[in-house]
Amino acid sequence: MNVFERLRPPEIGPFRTGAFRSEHHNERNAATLGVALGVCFTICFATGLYSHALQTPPSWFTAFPRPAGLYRFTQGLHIATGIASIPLLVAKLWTVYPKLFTWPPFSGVAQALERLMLLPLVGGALFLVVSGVNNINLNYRWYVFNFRPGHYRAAWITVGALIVHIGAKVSTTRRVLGRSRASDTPQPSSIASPDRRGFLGAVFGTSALVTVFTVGQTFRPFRTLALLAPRRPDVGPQGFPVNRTAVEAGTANVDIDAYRLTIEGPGVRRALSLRYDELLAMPQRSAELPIACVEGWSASRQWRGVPVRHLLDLAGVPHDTHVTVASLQRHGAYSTSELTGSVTDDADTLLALTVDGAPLHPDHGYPVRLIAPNRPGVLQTKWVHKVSVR
Ligand code: HEM
Ligand SMILES: Nc1nc2c(c(=O)[nH]1)N[C@H]1C(S)=C(S)[C@@H](COP(=O)(O)O)O[C@H]1N2
Ligand SMILES: [Mo]
Repeated sequence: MNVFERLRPPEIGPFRTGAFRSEHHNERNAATLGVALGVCFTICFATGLYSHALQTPPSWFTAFPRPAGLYRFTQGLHIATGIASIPLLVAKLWTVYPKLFTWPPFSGVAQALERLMLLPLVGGALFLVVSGVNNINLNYRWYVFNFRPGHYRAAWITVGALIVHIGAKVSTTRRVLGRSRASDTPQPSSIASPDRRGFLGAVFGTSALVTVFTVGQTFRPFRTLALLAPRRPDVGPQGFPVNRTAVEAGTANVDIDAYRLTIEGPGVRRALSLRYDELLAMPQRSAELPIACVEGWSASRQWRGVPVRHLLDLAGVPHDTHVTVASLQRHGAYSTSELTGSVTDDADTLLALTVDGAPLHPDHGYPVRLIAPNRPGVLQTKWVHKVSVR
C-alpha cells in the first residue's frame, strides 16, 4: 500500500469526493486554454527577447534599423498578447485547481517532479503578468526589485517550466482535443455541451475585449477605445505622450544661446561644437518614424533634423562607427544611449529639431533629440547635447 493511501486526508473540504461539481473543471477546457496560453507565452517570450537584445545587446547581436516600425510592432504585440493572456491564465488556473487536492498527490518520481515544476510555471506566469501590468502602469514606486532583470529571469524560468509541462501534457492534449475534431459522432453532453462552449466563449471573449480596449495605445484605428491602456497615443504635448517631462529631467530651462551640440572623442578627426541656429541652417532631412515605448504605446510622427551621419561626415568619422549620444539630463538610465554603426549609418537616424513642423516641445526633447528607425523609445534620447566617438 502506497504511503499516501495510508496518509489519506479526512473526507472534508476540498478533499471530499465530488467536492468540485462544476463540469467546467475538465481536461478539454484545461487543454484548450493551455494551447492558447502556450501560443501567447511563446509570442511574449520571442518579442521580449528581441526587446532585451535591443537594449542589452549580447555580443552576437547587432541592431538592424529596418524595417523602421518592427520594434513598434513586436513590443505592441508583447503587451497585447501579455494582456490577452490574463483572462486565459485565470480561467486555466480555475479549471485545474481541483487537481491540487487529488490523492495520492503523485504516483512516482517522474510525476512528483512534473508536479513540482508547476510551482515555477504558475509562480513565474503570475509574476510575469503582474510585474508587466504594473510596469506599463508606471507603478515604479511599488517595486522591491528592478523590473527588467526580474521580468527577464522570470521569463526564462517560466518558459523552462512550460517546456517540461508541455512535454508532460502533450499526449493528453492530443487525446482530448483530437477526439472532437476528428469525429462527426455526437459528443457526450459533458464534453461538448453548449455550456462548455459558453465557458470557453466567455473566457476567449474577455480576452478579446481586454485586447480591443488596450491595443489602441499602439494601433491607431482603435485609439479611441484604448480605455484600459495607460496611455493614449494622441494625448500629450504636440499630440503624443511623454514619458519623462523636462521638469522631471531637470532640462526645462535650456539657455538656447549657450547651448552647443558637440561631436567629440578620440574617434573624431575634427571635433565640432554647433549652436542651435547653426544646426537649423544645416541640410535637413525629414522622416516619419514612431516613438515605440517599451511599455507598449507608440506614436508615429514627422520628424525633421540633421542626419547623424552628416554630422559624423563633417567630423571625419568613418562609416560603421559606434557612437554614444548624451542628454543634458544628468542622471538616470536614459541620459545616454548607444548607437551601433548600422544605426548611425541609416539616413533616417536624425538629431531632430522639429516634429510635425514645429520646434520640439521641451517635454519632447527641445532643443535636439535623437530619433532613429526600429528603436525602443527608451533609446530615443531627448535633450541631446553630445555625440561621443571612441
Ligand atoms: C501582461 C503581461 C505582460 C506585460 C504587460 C509585459 C510587459 C513587458 C514590458 C513593458 C517589457 C519591457 C521592459 C523594459 O525593457 O523596460 C517587457 C519585457 C520582456 N518581457 Fe514581458 N510582459 C508580459 C508578459 C510576459 C510574458 C508572459 C513573458 C514570457 C513568457 C515575457 C517576457 C519578457 C521578456 C523576456 C522581456 C525582456 C526583458 C528585458 O529587456 O530584460 N513578458 N515585458
Ligand atoms: N534624456 C531622456 N531621454 C528619453 C527619456 C528619458 O527619460 N530621458 N525617456 C525615453 C522614453 S522611455 C521614451 S518612450 C521616449 C518618449 O519620447 P517622448 O517623451 O518625446 O514621447 O523618450 C525617451 N528619451
Ligand atoms: Mo519608453
